[in-house]
Amino acid sequence: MHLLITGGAGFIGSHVVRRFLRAHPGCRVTNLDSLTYAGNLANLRDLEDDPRYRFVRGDITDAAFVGKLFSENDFRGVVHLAAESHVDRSIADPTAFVMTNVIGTVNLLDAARRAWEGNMEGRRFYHVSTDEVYGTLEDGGGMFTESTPYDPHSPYSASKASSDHFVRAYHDTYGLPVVISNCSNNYGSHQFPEKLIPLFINNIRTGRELPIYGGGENVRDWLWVEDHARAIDLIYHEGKNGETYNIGGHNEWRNIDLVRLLCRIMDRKLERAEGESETLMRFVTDRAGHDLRYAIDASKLKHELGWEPSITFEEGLEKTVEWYLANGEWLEGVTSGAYQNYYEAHYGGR
Ligand code: NAD
Ligand code: TDX
Repeated sequence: MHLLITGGAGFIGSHVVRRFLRAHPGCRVTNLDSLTYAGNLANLRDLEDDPRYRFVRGDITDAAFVGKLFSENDFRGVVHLAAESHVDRSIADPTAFVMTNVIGTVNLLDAARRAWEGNMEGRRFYHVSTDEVYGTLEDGGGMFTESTPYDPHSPYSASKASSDHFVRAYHDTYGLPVVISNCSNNYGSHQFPEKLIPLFINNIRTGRELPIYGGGENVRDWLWVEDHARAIDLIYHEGKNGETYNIGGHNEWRNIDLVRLLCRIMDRKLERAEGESETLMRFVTDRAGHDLRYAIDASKLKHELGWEPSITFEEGLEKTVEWYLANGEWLEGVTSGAYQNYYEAHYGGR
């Protein structure tokens, strides 16, 4: 089974590449990634010598390049994660999100359609999406199901919603065998320190302020990234074509409560006085269009495919903190920009 995984040098993608190679000895993976600021080949250092793994640097917005890659390889399936993924960046520069998330996705869909035309049996195009396409929920009111109408608010979620619609359109129009999953907020190792949890771990570690948007009342539903990768593997193999699956941990936290828990764990791990890290908390201007609450109803995935999260948030957050503290070199490489030399140093001339 030769799979194309896009965005494999990113946070979730690196866990997905590792999951497929470890869980399926007969699987080969081509990881296609353009290595934006969010792509870091050091995330996959442990797989570099695996003959079943290959890295290709390329941009999914380049239709000719994507078409050529499909004509040169007989991919059984695609797991598509490459995206611009940070909401704050989408507010600053929406166009980059349209280019990668919408145009890039359509380029991949079209290349798969052309390559697989007349021979769709056993193929699958898996699109990895987000709960943010459903919009926002009232405090304490309801959860997102697979039939919740789309209502995106940020340029990021609007671009992901658009890409989801194109994936369904390729299924309905051309019979492309597609599957989509919409997942809640992920946390874990190898996440770029612009997202809440790794940013705050790094800031506490280095004694910098913790900027909490608005009053910290916003609620997110957190899932450990390795549970997400396991769900993607399961849905890739056992999900039904044309279907959508919500993935989430039934694990809602107000930002302010999460930050306080994180501060307590960090104080303990760094052997600081209890309450020391909380003194770094600062309430700052709210994010524009900040969605109040996300909560995923993942009962379809549980009842149809038997998936459930494997660890509690307290356990997962503790493991996550331990990973970042044990991998200060990774954090320093990312924050200094040194990680961007990794490609030349390891792949230059190959
Ligand atoms: P990330 O930003 O860490 O990684 C994205 C990867 O895509 C990077 O390696 C980057 O180099 C690559 N990439 C970006 N533009 C590209 C292009 N034009 N061509 C080729 N490669 C490109 O993102 P992530 O947090 O790992 O998210 C992965 C996917 O999961 C995204 O589609 C995102 O929407 C979705 N998702 C993320 C979360 C979350 O909490 N992080 C939750 C649900 C869904
Ligand atoms: O400095 C911060 N201060 C703060 O209060 C940051 C970076 C975030 N926040 C808040 C905003 C959100 O309410 O914390 C919450 C989480 O923020 P992010 O980590 O930026 O995640 P979010 O905006 O919820 O989106 C994430 O989950 C869904 C991912 O970035 C998306 O890729 C995914 O689709």
